[in-house]
Amino acid sequence: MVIKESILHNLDKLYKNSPKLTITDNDRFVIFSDLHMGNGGMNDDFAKNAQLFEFVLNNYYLKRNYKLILNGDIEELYKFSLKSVAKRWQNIYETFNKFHQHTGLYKIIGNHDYLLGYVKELPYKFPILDSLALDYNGSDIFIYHGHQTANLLEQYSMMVHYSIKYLFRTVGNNSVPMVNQKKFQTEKIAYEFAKQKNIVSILGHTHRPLFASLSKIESLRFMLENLINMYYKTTNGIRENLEYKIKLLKNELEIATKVNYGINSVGSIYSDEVLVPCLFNSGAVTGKRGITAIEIKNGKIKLIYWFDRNRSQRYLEDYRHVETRHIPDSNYYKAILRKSKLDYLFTRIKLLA
Ligand SMILES: [Mn+2]
Repeated sequence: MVIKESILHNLDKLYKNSPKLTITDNDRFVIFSDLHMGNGGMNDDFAKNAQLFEFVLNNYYLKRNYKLILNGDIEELYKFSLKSVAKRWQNIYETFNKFHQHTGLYKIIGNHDYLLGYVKELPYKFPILDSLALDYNGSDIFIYHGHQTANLLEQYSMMVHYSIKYLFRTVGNNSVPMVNQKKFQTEKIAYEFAKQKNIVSILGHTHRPLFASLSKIESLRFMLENLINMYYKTTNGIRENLEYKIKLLKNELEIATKVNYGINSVGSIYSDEVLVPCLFNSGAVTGKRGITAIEIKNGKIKLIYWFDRNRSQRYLEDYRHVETRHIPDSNYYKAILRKSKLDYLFTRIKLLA
């Protein structure tokens, strides 16, 4: 309990010291986290999505005047030197620079790039932030990586543990996934903090996307219940259409449950009866099949999935109920996994918390 109080206290300090931007419906933001950029070799988790990532930044977000928020673990400095990362991914840094010069770039620190705070000369001009707050009509969106949900001793041992593993080459091609219990801990404390403060928090760190405090499986269950409820209440021709949607959703839920069996067995992070939709997570850029991100635009927040049709067909074949957009002259697609109005979210948070 004492530890929990001290973590909440540290989060409060982080929140209060956050640089704050006042945003309007005219502002556009995209949030990516957990790139884990390496030296381009076998152990570089960023490499497989690098092309997609660069394309999406230059041909989609920059063109549409989005500001870019990089929410931690951008460079993988447990495994690689900053010099080798900067050398291999010069094109990515050039892209970051374009956002810095033309729209806006906010680079936030994580645990895997924590060493940036100790580097005398960075290979780029933009500052490194501990966190960021966006003020939307008097309500705050607090953006931080998420490793601050562990106490300092844990954060330290996380680093040492990882370095030793790498030193002895016991780390495979993919970065060590956080064990489910740890993800769970992170989400739980971040949820509690956001709820206490009546704010929205956006994290990275766990590589598990969250929208309005719900994981994929939880969201699917929720949507399925709603559709069944709608089906029950209608009698006319819509029923057939609803039945089709229910079938697709049920199929998606079954697949997701199989894939995420581990984390599912941990249970829900919310001991509360009432779920407060205050916690979001952008997921990761290092996804096996694609990249997840969070967009804020026109007073709405969305969970996005970017993918290459040559590597991932799911959203084109099985999950046709999900809205997808093809990006012209490319093999790339954007799927909108979840969306909500910010005003509606804050109303729910204030009423429920
Ligand atoms: Mn992290």
